[in-house]
Parts: sequence; structure tokens; C-alpha cells
Amino acid sequence: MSAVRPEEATSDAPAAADAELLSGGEMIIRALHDEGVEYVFGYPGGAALHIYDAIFKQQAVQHILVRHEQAAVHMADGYARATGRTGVSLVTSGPGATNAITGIATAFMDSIPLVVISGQVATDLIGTDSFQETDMVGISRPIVKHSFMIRSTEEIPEVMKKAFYIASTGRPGPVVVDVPKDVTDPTVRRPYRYPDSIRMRSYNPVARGHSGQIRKAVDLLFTARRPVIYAGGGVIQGNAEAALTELARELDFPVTNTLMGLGCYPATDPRFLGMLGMHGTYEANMAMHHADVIIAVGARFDDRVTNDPSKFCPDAKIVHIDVDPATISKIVPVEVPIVGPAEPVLRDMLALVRERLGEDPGLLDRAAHGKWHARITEWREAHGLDHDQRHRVAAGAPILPQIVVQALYRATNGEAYVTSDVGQHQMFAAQYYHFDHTRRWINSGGLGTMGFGLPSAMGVKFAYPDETVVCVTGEGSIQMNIQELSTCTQYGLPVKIVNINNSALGMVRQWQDMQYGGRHSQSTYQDSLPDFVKLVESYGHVGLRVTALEELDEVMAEVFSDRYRDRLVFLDVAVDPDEHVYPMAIKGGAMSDMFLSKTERS
Ligand SMILES: Cc1ncc(C[n+]2csc(CCOP(=O)(O)OP(=O)(O)O)c2C)c(N)n1
Ligand SMILES: [Mg+2]
Repeated sequence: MSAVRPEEATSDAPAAADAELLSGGEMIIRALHDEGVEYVFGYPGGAALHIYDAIFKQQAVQHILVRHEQAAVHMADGYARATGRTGVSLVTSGPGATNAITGIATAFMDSIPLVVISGQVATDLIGTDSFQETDMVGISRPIVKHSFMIRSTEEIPEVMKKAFYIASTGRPGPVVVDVPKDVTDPTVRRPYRYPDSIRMRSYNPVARGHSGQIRKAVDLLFTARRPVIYAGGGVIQGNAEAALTELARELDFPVTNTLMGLGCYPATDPRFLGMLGMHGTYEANMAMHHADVIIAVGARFDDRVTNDPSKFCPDAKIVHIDVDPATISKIVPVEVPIVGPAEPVLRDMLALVRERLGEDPGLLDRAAHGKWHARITEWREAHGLDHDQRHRVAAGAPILPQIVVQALYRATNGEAYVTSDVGQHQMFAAQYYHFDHTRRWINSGGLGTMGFGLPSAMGVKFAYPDETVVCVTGEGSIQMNIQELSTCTQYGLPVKIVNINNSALGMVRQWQDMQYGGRHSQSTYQDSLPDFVKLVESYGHVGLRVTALEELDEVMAEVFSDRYRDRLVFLDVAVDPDEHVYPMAIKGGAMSDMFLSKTERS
């Protein structure tokens, strides 16, 4: 990410002479209002109390009281992922700030715009190991896009404006604003004027792609015989899904998505190959491996995609579109780099493609593309995912986790906002829930944070109270932030939770089965799990349980029935603990090297 040097910033803030006098605490909340912020997810404590008092005295910005600061940041994050707006959270100093760190790192790894405001001990106590002092700017430095320590009450409006600007522009990311208690002192009142805009000399995110590079990319596309579009989360963050879909359809190129990109191309479109990478589909990984031209957009060649980079897509010439120049050729060298936001770059490419095809419709090698699509269909028929597995299962056999996701897909007509935690259930959800729309699949891809699912679902539900929001979780992950069931009670948040309960840290267990001779070191705990139905009932929610396949569809439908429209429902489904996620990349191989089942490999 490009470095930001705030000392070079200038703002358009008008002269302060006729401005209203506010305390620092009031300024922070007023700035949030001026940014159009609806919700602040947070938890109070000593260093933040002046700010909390300012919250009490207004109605414009609603504060959501969580039960753990990690969850506050995940809620803001879920809100941001679903809406495209910047999420906000507020924590106190010391333990409040350190509890927020996992949430900040999660957002950082997935380029999610957040502003995290942390209380700090008073300026004269900083550096004295005073009560609840921690160096938040220092601790968070490697996992933020930028951070600010407020030095005076006067500078609050400008710093807040910059924080939102930096968080949401270019490659988005979390920004920390650390606020010493004395600068929010209610007796110190200073003029408040919120800047309309901000100019920062050292931070100028690119607005468009270079036209020469775009021309080169289009020239390359027309040489393709075996093309693939590889689209990631940057397409979603850059609101480029419509441009991407139009371009793919114009060219009739197949599309694969990263875990973070799911939904940016309609999953039910026949050109869609499914997810690629570690647990990607056979046809997506084979198509990538055999491609001659790849258009990578908003994707960063993560190791969960490339497997061994030296064996990655040996025949492919690659176009890489990314707003962050630092990601280009970082892992895999590319033929045509284009630095710029996905939307305008794809639009420019589309216009040029149309213009060139208008002049010469023979530019696309339709015959070669027809053969390529046929080859992909053969791969899919040979080893593609089975999207209706119920017929495979004998009566009385344990429920397969894939079938739970398939039942969820049907019960929600494929239209739900689905958040997940981390593990096998996450991969099954990514493989078997078909996202036709952007921003509906919300998960921690980069950091892989267990405990993300429930709070992020809550953030989505706050943003879209009338939409169906489901958290697909595992009995391991849900226990990492289960205390937020209480927050759901307080705010009457009717999220739905589907617990794919294999009584184990399933993904860990799978690796132990495959790589450690089946030695399940510290990955099982079946005798100590809570009765989830009773547990959620104790919070005032509805708990349902399914242990037999015959009951699954009916109970799943009940979860989403009108009867429970306004209730949080927790569905605990006992699934086969021995099931593995396949395909699975074979470590150190090419993308075409996959385990396809417990007994087959590609
Ligand atoms: C905070 C955190 N700790 C540890 C891990 C490592 N880890 C990845 S998946 C997993 C198991 C998750 O278990 P569960 O939530 O039950 O999901 P399952 O794999 O069984 O579907 C673990 C421990 C992690 N991703 N996040
Ligand atoms: Mg589990």
C-alpha cells in the first residue's frame, strides 16, 4: 500500500471564526454524523468516557453496545462489506484497544474500509505505563492502512475527515484514530467546522488505468484461445461487478472467483467456473492451469490460489488490474500490469473491445473458444462438485455438511446474506451456496478469523434489517464470539445461525487425517460441547436441532418461516465428523494438482 504522510495534508476547512464551539468528544461524534455514519459499534471504558458522554447527548449516531471489542470491529466490518460504506467502531484504551486488534487485522487482510477510534490515556501520561495504557498506534501499525494520534482538540475535524478519506479510497483498509482523554475534555471547547474535502499531497490514489496499458491488454485478449477471467474481492470493493459481467459476456470468457470475489460474477451463469484455489473446483483450477491468457482483476495471487508460484499457470500471459501497485508482480510476474480501480479500467477495456469488434468481428477466435468451453464442460462432468448430494446418501447415514448448505440455499432461494466463520463449513458454504449478487458472501478470507461469523452477520443485519442474514458456522468458531448472542437480545436482531456441528475443529482434523497419520491432536472435544439449543434459549432466542437427514429440509424451512421472522434462530445440525473438503490442492504442486477425494487425485 502506498505510504501516507499526513504532515503534508492540507484541507479546505473554512476559517473557524463563525464556527460552533464543541468539546473534543462532541467533535468526534459530530464528525461521524457529518460523514453520514449510522452506527458505531463499541464498548466503553475510562479513556473513552468523554466520548461516551457525547454519545449520550445526541441521537444522530446510534451506538451499539457489544460484549467484546473484537466483535465490535467485526460488526463494523460486516456492515462495511455488505454496504460498501466505511464501518466505525469505538473502544477504550489498553485492553479495549488490544481486543480490537484481531478485528482490525481481519479487515486489513481483506481491504475493508473501517475507522477504529480508540481512547488513549491523557497526553501527559503517555509513556509512563499508566493505567490501561497501551501503544495502540504502535501495536496496530502493521495491520492498518494508516493511523493517527490526535494531538489537540482543534485538529479533530481534519483528522476525522482524513481517516474516512484514507479508509475508503484507493485500496480500502482500516484506519485507527487514537484519542488521548484530555483532548476530549468537555470543558475545553473549540471551533468545529467539518472540511468538505481533503487534499493530501503524498496520498493520491489512481483514478483511472493507463490507456496505453489498456490497449495492450485488449490486444492480448484477442490472441487468446484458452482465456480465463480470475476475479477477486477488489471487484466487489471497487463496485465493478456490472462492468466485469458485461466484459465477460461480450468476450464469452469463462470466469472464476477467489473466495473473496464470490458474487462479483453470477454463480448460476454458465460461464462461471466456481471458486479457484486450495478448495476451488476441479474445472476452475484446471482451466487456470491450461489457460493461455488470464485477466486477473482485484485479486492478489494469494498462496491459497497459486499453490507453488513457480508452477502457476505455465502457459499463461497475464493481465493484472489492481488499484494497489504493490500487488502487481508481487507473487507472479505479469505481462500487462494496469494500476487503477477495477470499475473504470474494465469499462475502458469494454469500450475498446466493442470498438475493435465493431471494426472486425473476426478478432475473437470463436472456434478455439468453443473448444475451450467444451473442454471445461468435460472437466466439470468428470470431477465437478455434486450440487445435489442427497441421492448419494443411504437412509440413516450421517448428514453430510454439503447437504446442509444445499438445503440452506434452497430455503433462502439463494438470496440471503451469508456470513461464515472459518473451517470446513466456510469452504462448503463457498462451494455450495451460489452467489448471484455481490456483497452477499461475507467471510474472513485473508486472516481466516474464527469468531468473525456471528458479529459480521449482526453488522449486516443492522445495515439491512429487512434482508435474510445467515451465519454459517461451526461449533468451534461460534464459541469464539458466542457472547454476542446477548447483544442480539438487546437489539432484537433476528439473524439466523446454522451451526454445522461436526463436534470437532474439522479443518484441523482434516489436515491431521491427511498429513499427520490421523493423529487428532487437540482437535476434538465432543464431550464438552454445550447444549446449543439450551444455551441460545437462555439468551431468549430460538434453538432448533437436526440429527437426521429426513428432518433437515423441513426444519431448515422453519428457520426461515414467517413464524420466526423476528426471532434469532440457531439451528444446530449434527453432521458427519469424518467428511473432508475436496478438491484440495496438493502442497507444492501446480493448480492442476489436487486431491479429489479420500482416494483419488488429479
Ligand atoms: C482464531 C483462530 N484460531 C485458530 C484458527 C485455526 N483453525 C482454522 S479452521 C479451525 C477449525 C474450526 O472449527 P469449526 O469452527 O468447528 O469449523 P469446522 O472446520 O469444524 O467446520 C481452526 C482451529 C483460526 N482460523 N482462527
Ligand atoms: Mg467443527
